[in-house]
Order: sequence, then C-alpha cells, then structure tokens
Amino acid sequence: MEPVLVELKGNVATITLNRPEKLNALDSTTLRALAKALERVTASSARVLVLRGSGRAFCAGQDLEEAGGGELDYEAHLQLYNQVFLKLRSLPLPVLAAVNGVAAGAGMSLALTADLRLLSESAVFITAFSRIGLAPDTGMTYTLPRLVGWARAYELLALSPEVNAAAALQMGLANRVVPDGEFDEAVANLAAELAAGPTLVYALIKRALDYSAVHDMEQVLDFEARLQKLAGSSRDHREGLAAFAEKRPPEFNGE
Ligand code: LHQ
Repeated sequence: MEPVLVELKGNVATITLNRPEKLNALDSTTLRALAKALERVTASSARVLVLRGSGRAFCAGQDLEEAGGGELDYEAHLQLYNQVFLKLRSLPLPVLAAVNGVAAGAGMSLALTADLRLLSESAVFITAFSRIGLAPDTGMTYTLPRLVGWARAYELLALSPEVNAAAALQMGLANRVVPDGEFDEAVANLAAELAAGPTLVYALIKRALDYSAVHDMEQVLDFEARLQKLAGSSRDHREGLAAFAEKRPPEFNGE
C-alpha cells in the first residue's frame, strides 16, 4: 500500500497520509514519499493543497517502531523531517490541514506548519513529545507559541494534554471545527474558496507573516512594501480594481 496518496482534481491537490493501521505514523519511507508528493504538487497547476490522513487519525507523529530500537540517529533523522517541513512551509500555494482525527507529535507539527486548520469535531491535538521523554522538534517551538502564546505553548509541551477540537478552536490552534458528518464537504468548500482566490497574494501573506515573526517593525515595513510592489503589478490586482469599478465580484486566477 502506498504510504502517501496524491490526488490532483481541478486546481485542488490533496495529499493523504495512508497508513491507517498505524494512525498514519511517519517513518522514513513515508517522509520520502511525502517529499515526492510535495514535488508533484509543486509541478502541478494546483492552487491549493489539502493535507489529511486516511482512516480515523490525521497523523500520530514519528513511527515509534522505527524509533524504538535505539539505532535511529535522531539528529540525522530530523534532517529528513526538516527538509520536508521547510518545503511545505515554503510552498506558495495555501496549505489546508484537514484534521480528521488525532494529530500527535510530528503529526501535530505537520498540521501547525499548514496555513489553516479545519478540524472535525472528533479531532484531538497532543504534543506528545514529553510523554515519551523527548524535547519538541519538527518546528513545534516555532509554530505553537506563535499560535497560542508562550505560556500555553509551554503548558501544552510540558504536560501534553489531549486538546479536543473545541479547546483547539478556543485557543487558536484551529481555524474552524465542523461536525464529523459535514467534514468532507467543509474541506472541499474551503479548498474551492481558496483555489478561487488571489493565490499569489496568499503566498505573499505567508511570506510576510513568517518574516514578521523574526524581524523588527522597520524591517517588516520595508518587506511589506517590497511584497506590495509584486502584488501591485499582478493581474489579480488589476482584476480586483476593475471588478470594484464595475461593481461585480472579481475573478482571480492567481497571476
Ligand atoms: C503507532 C503510533 C506511532 C507507530 C499509534 N508509531 N505506531 C521525530 C523524529 C525523531 C525522533 C522522535 O520524534 C519525532 C517527533 C515525534 O513525533 S515524537 C511523538 C511520537 N508520537 C507519539 O508519541 C504518539 C504515539 N501514539 C499514541 O500516543 C496513541 O496511539 C494516540 C494517542 C495517538 C492514539 O491513541 P488510540 O486512539 O488509543 O490508538 P492506539 O494507541 O491504539 O493506536 C492504534 C494503532 O496505531 C496501534 O497499533 P496496534 O497494532 O496495537 O493496533 C498503535 O501502536 C499504532 N500507533 N501511534 N507513533
């Protein structure tokens, strides 16, 4: 069975982690397949990427059987993760994590690396690292405090509680929560809405937010001005202005 599935339908790409019997845990083979899947999506004409898990989980993080023997060199192994997660973060197209079930450890990091998180009511986040005597990795110390603040991030990392969907929404880990029975439709609708948007601007929003996380206000203002020069010369900006003048909805194509 393929550990990672890629579907390209219209301008929506979907990558599905596909090891349901292991709650889509990540081993080296799956991570390499995920890297290839991201390359395929990059080379496609997709304008949005949906990430999800097959079966009842989103992703249970590092495959603990692969980690278990003590032979795995964690520092080297994390280079593989880091390449994949950085690639994901630097994708120009918007990335929607469709969190259909539990997301633990690196699986939670994967969801937090996405731009948006849509959760089913039965989804659960667990940082998990401290439960097995590990420090956080896979970008969790970058993404988590930026989403929930330092004090909550520390608590979630230290005590590793199960955060249900309602709590995730309340603390800013989730953008939206929908009943399980409405999940697939809600994912499809949000993906379609994003794919019909000014996707070049979405790429610039992501770059600007990541830049602002580690630069001061003067640098941020300069960076915004540079990005606005790009957006200002885009076809979608011309279309947005024309649509406003003609009192009609804009038709964006991401150019
Ligand atoms: C699994 C896993 C799993 C293998 C469930 N592996 N089989 C990066 C790189 C370098 C170093 C290490 O760390 C990292 C980052 C990390 O991700 S560290 C964190 C790793 N993940 C975890 O510690 C989570 C482990 N899993 C769990 O705590 C539970 O399975 C959760 C809470 C996710 C779900 O619990 P349940 O719903 O009760 O399901 P279950 O535990 O019964 O799991 C179902 C099956 O999936 C079971 O197999 P079995 O053959 O007994 O049916 C589990 O062994 C397997 N599975 N997670 N990470």
